[in-house]
Amino acid sequence: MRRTNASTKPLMIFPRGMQAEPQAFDRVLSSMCTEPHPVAREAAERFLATNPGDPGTYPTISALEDDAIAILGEIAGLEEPAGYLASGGTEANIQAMRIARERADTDRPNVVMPESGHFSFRKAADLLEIELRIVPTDEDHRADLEAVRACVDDDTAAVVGVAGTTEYGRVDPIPELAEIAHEVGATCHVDAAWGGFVLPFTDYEWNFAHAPIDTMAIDPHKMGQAAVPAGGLLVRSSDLLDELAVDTPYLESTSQATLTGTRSGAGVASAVAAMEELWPGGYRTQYVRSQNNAEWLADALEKRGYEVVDPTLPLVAADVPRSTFDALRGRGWRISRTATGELRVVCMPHVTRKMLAAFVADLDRLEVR
Ligand code: 0PR
Repeated sequence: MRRTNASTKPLMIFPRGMQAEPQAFDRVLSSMCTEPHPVAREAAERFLATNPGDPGTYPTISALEDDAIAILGEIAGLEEPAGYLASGGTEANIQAMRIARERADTDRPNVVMPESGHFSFRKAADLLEIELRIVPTDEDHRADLEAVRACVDDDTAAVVGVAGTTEYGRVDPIPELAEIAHEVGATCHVDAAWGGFVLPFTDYEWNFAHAPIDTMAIDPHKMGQAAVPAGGLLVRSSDLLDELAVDTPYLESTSQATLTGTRSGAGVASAVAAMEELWPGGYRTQYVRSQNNAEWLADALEKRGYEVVDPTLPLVAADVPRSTFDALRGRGWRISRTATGELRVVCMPHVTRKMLAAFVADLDRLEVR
């Protein structure tokens, strides 16, 4: 029995050698994070006690952050890289909406976003007192351009496009969304938090080189194989970042654009290490492997009679009954569901063909009963 009396032996709550998850990643099919690349893990440990929020005191990690933005800029087709490493896609999205609000010439700003947008924009709208206008997606789960066009007006501060949606891995028509945004003087923000490290190897037009977009979320701690927390906010020009800057009177640096104050140098260092190691060849190989896995799984599910949403990026959604879903979870599979109830499998780097084969074998066992 556990002892709860504080006067007796203290309760051990963090045994040495305890693993974050008992089964590591071998049954995780729901996560958009993955096992950090070994070089990223090592870099994170080395920079654990640094704070890029205070560049005067920690100049090395601050310089590494510049390197991170330079590589992220290259990945995202940004000519003069500007931005910073955020805690994740949520922070990057909130900050992009803040930039848009600051630039908008209105007291009643609104943001127009397809229904496939991540829930972090709801947080942004709440915090920033922006009206969030959610428009439908088309039959392919992409932003419906006519609906977006009908929704923008002179109070629109930003139009959001998603490049790699959370539920179906879809890429919105970004150049068209940017055009609509600029017609009403709004910024165009692209949420490539998940898709940013696979899209460079596809034909999609998603980045700064393809369209006159203004801001982007692109997270090294998702497909970039960096350690958490490492999100990315990129802006077309540094004056956009100035919208976020506040004075920092008692630091050596004079202003700060980040939402958080003290930040993890571990995330920044691991992002640089992963990107230097993997961009572009390693990420390309990973994309091909993940995409093949997604197509293999989609095929396997289709053959078993399930309705599958075509995986245009390495993410598979399929209409699997609730009872089957629950039984698979009961067997230890970490899977999740879309808002409309489809099984969702994200083919992250830790997801191997062997894992997927074991998953399908479990599915077959369940079907026999
Ligand atoms: N934008 C998109 C397109 C996303 O998919 C996500 C996260 C975010 C922004 C927000 O990013 P952060 O969570 O880094 O702030 N999408 C996943 C989700 O919310 C995140 C996730 C990650 C889920 C790991 C599960 C998990 O184990 O569903």
